[in-house]
Amino acid sequence: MTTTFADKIRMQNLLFSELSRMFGKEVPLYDKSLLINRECNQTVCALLGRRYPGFSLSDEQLDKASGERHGAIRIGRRDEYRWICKFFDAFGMEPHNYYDMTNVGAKSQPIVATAFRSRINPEHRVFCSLLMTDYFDPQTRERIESALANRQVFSDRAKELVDKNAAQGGLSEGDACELIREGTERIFKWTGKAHDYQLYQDLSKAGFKIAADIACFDSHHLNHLTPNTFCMDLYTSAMKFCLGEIDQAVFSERATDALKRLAGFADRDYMKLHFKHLSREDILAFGEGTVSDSDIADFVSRLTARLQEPEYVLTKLKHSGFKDYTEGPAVGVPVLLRQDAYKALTEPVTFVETDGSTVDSAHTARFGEIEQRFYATTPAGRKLYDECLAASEEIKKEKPDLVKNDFFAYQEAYGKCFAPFPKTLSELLEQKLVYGRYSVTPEGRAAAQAGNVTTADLGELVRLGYVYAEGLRYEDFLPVSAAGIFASNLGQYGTKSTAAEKPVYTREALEEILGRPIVDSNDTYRALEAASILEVYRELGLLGKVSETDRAALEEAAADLPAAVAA
Ligand code: OOG
Ligand code: NI
Repeated sequence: MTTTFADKIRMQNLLFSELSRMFGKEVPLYDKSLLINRECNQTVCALLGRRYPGFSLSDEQLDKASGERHGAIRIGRRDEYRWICKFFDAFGMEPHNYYDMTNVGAKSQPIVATAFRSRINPEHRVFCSLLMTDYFDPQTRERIESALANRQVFSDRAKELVDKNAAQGGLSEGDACELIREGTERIFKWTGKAHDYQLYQDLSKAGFKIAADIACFDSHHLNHLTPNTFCMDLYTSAMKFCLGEIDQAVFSERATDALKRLAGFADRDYMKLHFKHLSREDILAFGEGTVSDSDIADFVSRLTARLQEPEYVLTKLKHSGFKDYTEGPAVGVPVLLRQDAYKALTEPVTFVETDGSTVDSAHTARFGEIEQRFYATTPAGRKLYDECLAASEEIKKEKPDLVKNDFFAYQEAYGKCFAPFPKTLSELLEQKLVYGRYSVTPEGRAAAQAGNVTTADLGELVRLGYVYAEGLRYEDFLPVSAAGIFASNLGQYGTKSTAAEKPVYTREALEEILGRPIVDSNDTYRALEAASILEVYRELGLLGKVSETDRAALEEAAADLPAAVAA
């Protein structure tokens, strides 16, 4: 039989563009934020075109580069959690990493989670929380479980399609499109309807708004869908300006600062990281230009004029303001993620009770995040990051108002906490703080043929121009950021278990619920790096020069990549 399965990655891209359309209809501010991000990204591209003559992005390329998303859903029942796992499998997305949010100190929440994404070159990811009902006292647990017992988030047809994918290993284009519609019209849709107002109020009052957000609704409504930006600080100042939180003079000052910094640190590695469609050859072919102060003034005034057009005046839309702090590393430290958000909106909800009576109320959970993705850290890089982050918590504690009173002073103080971090990809790789992917250059190939490659030292091979090093982009979540996001958007800092004894949650237990193992993304980053190094050695004829132990270690790391995905 010839298989006519639709390509899972193409269907995944379609799923996320349809989810984005759905979310835009549900939340007008989300759609506006996408347009503002587009304006900012166009400004960034104009600046980069000046810095690197020859670089430009067509509207089509800009839209493609702007299509990446991450989102989050919160789930109530174990069987629902397994259905979601099977749903994402139909789009080539596997569970990555285990997040025990019951165990993150003061910001703990009654959930454990994993995130679904493709293993290799992922564009989209979804953080999926599962409410742990045994975190609660028996009475509350019983009330939550019975509120959840009868809902049917997946229609029979959706279950049929998901089972078909599991049985066949894929879906036809028609089936996949139908499953996408099940997603946007039911599974992930916000309906504005809820049930059990008494339970909602009791859980909220007891500090368990997250449980209310899960138990009293009938779908796994997306609570945010986050696009990428090319320049976090430009976007956040643009949003604050459009929302009426800062005036034009302040916007102008911040946008100028953001673009000046960008012009400084946007080296050719930044270009590779942010514009995946560009090859090394494309990037090398760009000229070397300069961005003057008057260029920047010009970019800022043009952007300001655009943002003052009526469609970007957001002061009339109901909103709850923008977060004060950007999460993640300081500007110019290209590791992990930088994230920020407009705060969760207060939206009308109608509670429909079993006797048919209704209560009109409001719910605050859905927010508008933005992110910029940088390089994936090794365990050593992550440790250094955690240390820098801990130091930065101190300034927030000592001077909580600094960010509001003197943004630039705050930014400088925050930057100092991250001073130990190198700022360039070559230093980050050299110090083994981030993962890389290596490939032989035409010069390297020629040198190998001429018998001129004598060293197996990777750093040296890169310096000689024989090997090209690229940083691997971080494609996962950060528990500390996620905890901060829960805390800021649910309007409550954290929770404590009300069970007689707080249960212990394990990755194995979640794997059992999922019915499959959870991928450890560090294994994948490590494997991609190791496989690329082995290939470089092989191509340059250097395998004989590598010690037995080094080679065995590389082979062992590379083996974490299943053959099917390594190809
Ligand atoms: C989970 C939020 C986690 C992030 O970016 O860390 C997340 C949630 O709010 O349900 O999206
Ligand atoms: Ni998020």
